[in-house]
Amino acid sequence: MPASINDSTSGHSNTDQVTESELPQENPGEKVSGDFDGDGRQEGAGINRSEAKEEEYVIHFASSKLPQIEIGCCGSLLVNEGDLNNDGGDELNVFQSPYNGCTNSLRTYTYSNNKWRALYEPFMFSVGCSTQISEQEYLDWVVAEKGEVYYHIPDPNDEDVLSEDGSKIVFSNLMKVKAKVN
Ligand SMILES: [Ca+2]
Ligand SMILES: [Ca+2]
Repeated sequence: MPASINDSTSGHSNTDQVTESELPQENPGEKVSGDFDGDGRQEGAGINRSEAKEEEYVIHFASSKLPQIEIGCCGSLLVNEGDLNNDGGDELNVFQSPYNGCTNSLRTYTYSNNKWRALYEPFMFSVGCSTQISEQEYLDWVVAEKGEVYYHIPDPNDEDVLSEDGSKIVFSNLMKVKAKVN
């Protein structure tokens, strides 16, 4: 089954925890693993319901060293991006579709000084409603090249961002933007 952020995460419960011994193999997915703190050991990451806020979600980590990340409302897809900024730890992308699956948001988290922060300003984009994005496209959405980080975003004036029937994106027609890394 192709990865999709339109898949609801409502099936998640607090019993669906990633554990120290479990290293999820999928990427992208609702559970991924990576060495997010750069200590040389992999941590599992998964999406759970928030205990503090109803109808909201958190990303929970198998390592108790890593604080959870509140991600708000809705269906999410996690991508281990590898080490984008060369600080030794993997970055974590969170794709969400907060408005009925018609708009997507992307946040890229990096872990440093014992906390999570956005690697660059999070942003939203729209590629239409229920448009299919493949696993490879999610993996390619953010890339590091020659010490710079780039992300992809649709040009709202480009009519060729979607396939003819509108069911898929044409990844090569997305704009590639250099991220202003913090
Ligand atoms: Ca680690
Ligand atoms: Ca990093």
